[in-house]
Amino acid sequence: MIPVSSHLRRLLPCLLVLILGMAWPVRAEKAPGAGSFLNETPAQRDARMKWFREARFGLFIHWGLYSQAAGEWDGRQTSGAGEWIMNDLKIPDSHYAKLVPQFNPVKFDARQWVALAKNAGMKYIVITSKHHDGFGLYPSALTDWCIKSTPFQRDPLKELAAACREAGITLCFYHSIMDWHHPDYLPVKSWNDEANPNPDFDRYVAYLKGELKELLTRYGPLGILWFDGDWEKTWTYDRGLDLYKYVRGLQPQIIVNNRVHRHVPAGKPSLGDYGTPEQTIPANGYGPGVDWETCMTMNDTWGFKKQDQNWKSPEILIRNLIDIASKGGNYLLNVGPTGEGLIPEASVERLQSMGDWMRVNGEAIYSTTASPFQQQLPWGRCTKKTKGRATTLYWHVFNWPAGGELTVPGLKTSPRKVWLLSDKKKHALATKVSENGLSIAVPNAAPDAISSTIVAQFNKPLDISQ
Ligand code: JFZ
Repeated sequence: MIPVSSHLRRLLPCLLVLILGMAWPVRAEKAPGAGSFLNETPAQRDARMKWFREARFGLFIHWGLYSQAAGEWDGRQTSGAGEWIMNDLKIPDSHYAKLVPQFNPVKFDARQWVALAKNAGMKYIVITSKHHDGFGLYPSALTDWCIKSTPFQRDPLKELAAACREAGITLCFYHSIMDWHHPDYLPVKSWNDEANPNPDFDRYVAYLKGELKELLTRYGPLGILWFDGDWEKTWTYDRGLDLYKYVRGLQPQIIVNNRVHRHVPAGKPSLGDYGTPEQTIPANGYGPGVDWETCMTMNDTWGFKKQDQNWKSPEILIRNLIDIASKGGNYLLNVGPTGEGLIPEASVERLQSMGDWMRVNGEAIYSTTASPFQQQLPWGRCTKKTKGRATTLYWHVFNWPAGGELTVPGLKTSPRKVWLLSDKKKHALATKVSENGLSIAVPNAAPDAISSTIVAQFNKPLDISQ
């Protein structure tokens, strides 16, 4: 062998590493989210996001001192959300503290809450470890402003972690960056009569990180850190970036929502792993490769509010879940347990209805991706699964046709087989491709008054002209 080629042979691996080293970070930067900050490849990101994309449905729980207030203070009703009562009624910290000896949720049963979520078809739970009032729902070593100062000498997060592990549900924490109570938090709140005369925001951030370290090291591996309260001017992009890295550093596989910092300066990559539209479903989702989750209340409050009885119907909630899945997102649906530790009966009933529907139709929700149709179908929605060359479409029919025929506009591909998901025997439904699309012969009566699912299997690529 001549010396030059042996030189080349030794150089080649170095060259490869150099080229890859240049190419990988660039490709990773293009992936949505902040994965690239930890030199994550798109494949690694996909692996980390896998459970979230398959789950599609989770339970949000807003629970804290405000639940005990139940939307009322000294005979006054709050007009806003229950968990904002301290801000909205300008309750001084020293007064709000009277809730501490009252908070004794002896009826709390972690197994029951987790079973309720599981039977609804939910795959994860996000609970408030701390909301904006700064009060910790777990015994922290860093402050007395937490559950250890209440008569309730238990750790609900620990009990939930155990119940979730048993049931195979992924536990996640909502943790507020904004903290109305901490003496070093800035800007100081007008009602905080316990603020430090010389507040030091860095000291607050060190405390926040300390809390997160407790949460990330005590309660087993978590699914998501769901940040919130990132909108105040003290919470800069660099602080958000630093916090994102800190959390991923403690649990590399954890998913972090975009509320770790949303006001991204021009030219900087966005932070967090997924988008969090609140109380709304984006008209067309966010396109392929962008993960998101709509969080929503069942009435008009997150934290328990006795007066709020404005409940959404099971029909709306089930169709929301389908609508969201058809656009490639997750549904994080909220309950606000009482100060006694009970989930309101109206919420329980709705979750049970959703569970009834999911037991029949869950296959058409879990692990699906967005609809391949450009335009929304006139009678409902579509979700999709692909496996090699095979595609399965699930048509969610909200408005069942009269006259025994359903038309899928624009679809020119003949399916291998079509059947009703509720039909255990999978009797084939007759189909015909025509000018207008694919027509399917269906029974006269809708299998489900809220949404019936038709399954269609294809063994060739889809031709859709709409
Ligand atoms: C926040 C909280 O303030 C609220 O109490 C609740 O926890 C909710 C889930 O999140 O509220 C927000 C957050 C973001 C927006 C609006 C309300 N937003 O982006 O429009």
